[in-house]
Amino acid sequence: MIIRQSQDVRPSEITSEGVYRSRRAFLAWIAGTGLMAAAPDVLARALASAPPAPSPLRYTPNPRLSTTERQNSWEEVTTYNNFYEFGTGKADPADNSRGFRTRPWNVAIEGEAEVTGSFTLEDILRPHPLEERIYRLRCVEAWSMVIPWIGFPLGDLIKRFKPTSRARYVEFTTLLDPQQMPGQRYPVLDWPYVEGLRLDEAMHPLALLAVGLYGKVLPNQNGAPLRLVVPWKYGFKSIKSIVRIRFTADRPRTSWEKALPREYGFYANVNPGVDHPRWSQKRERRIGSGAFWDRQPTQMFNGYADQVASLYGGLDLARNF
Ligand SMILES: Nc1nc2c(c(=O)[nH]1)N[C@H]1C(S)=C(S)[C@@H](COP(=O)(O)O)O[C@H]1N2
Ligand SMILES: [Mo]
Repeated sequence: MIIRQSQDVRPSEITSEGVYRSRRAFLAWIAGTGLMAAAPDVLARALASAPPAPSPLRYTPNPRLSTTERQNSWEEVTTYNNFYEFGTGKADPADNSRGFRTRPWNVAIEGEAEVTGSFTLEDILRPHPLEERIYRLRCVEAWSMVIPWIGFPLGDLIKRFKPTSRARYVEFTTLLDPQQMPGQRYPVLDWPYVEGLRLDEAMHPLALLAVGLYGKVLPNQNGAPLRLVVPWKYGFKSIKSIVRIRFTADRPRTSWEKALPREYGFYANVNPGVDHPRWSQKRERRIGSGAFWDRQPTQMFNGYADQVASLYGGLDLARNF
């Protein structure tokens, strides 16, 4: 570690370039408003706590669909991530996604639907009131977190595009951009990342499209600007940074299924009774609580069995894992 005198350090090195520029824009705006004279101490406080605060969102809490378990901290939720496009280490996504551009952003709606085409993110989001849902997220790697997501039901979005009677599945695709996503320069997965749900799973009221967490716009490492959260399934189904939604008659081939079909099935329902071929799924580690070796029992469908078990009547979940 090199320690330098503070005068050697340019402001653009201390804060990130974007933050530096937005602070300058903020100062210019303040100068133009006359706020400076009006409320000097308010201004001083605003500047002291200046960015990198992400933008707050407007939303209503949904206690009915929220767990009351202790929430993971902002720090835990935003520094311990899986987002292989930005590296395979848990700290990589936070480190490598800082400059990721999420505007402008378009989402293509394709396939078996009456309404298809390319939509701006604003078009996608406009009709949907946001709500907060505190969900458990159970990673296939046997750890879990509790996260206050901000989003809206995936089913409400799907209805707008009127899937045809041939549509039985929905496929989701992440942005492909190796320039911005350094992980895509390595053949870890068959990029871009693809996930899918049966249409009835996608229409289930628990399936959420998230645009934020902890009341703020989604940090890049958590899948900005738009990601899926399917709380009864292993985390890898909750695809990040979505650019395409396609309605299909046939079951989509997902990235993880293509890579390791014996280990990661299409359904990926959280199931303590079906072990991963290389480790047990009976217990899980809640990130940030207790000692490293502390484990708690994993619940069937991640605790959402009452709501979702009926989707799988007659399906052998040991075979359809
Ligand atoms: N595009 C994309 N989406 C992804 C992943 C990924 O590597 N790429 N990782 C998945 C996995 S394995 C998990 S556990 C969750 C983690 O979400 P979080 O980092 O917001 O907690 O994102 C999922 N979505
Ligand atoms: Mo995961």
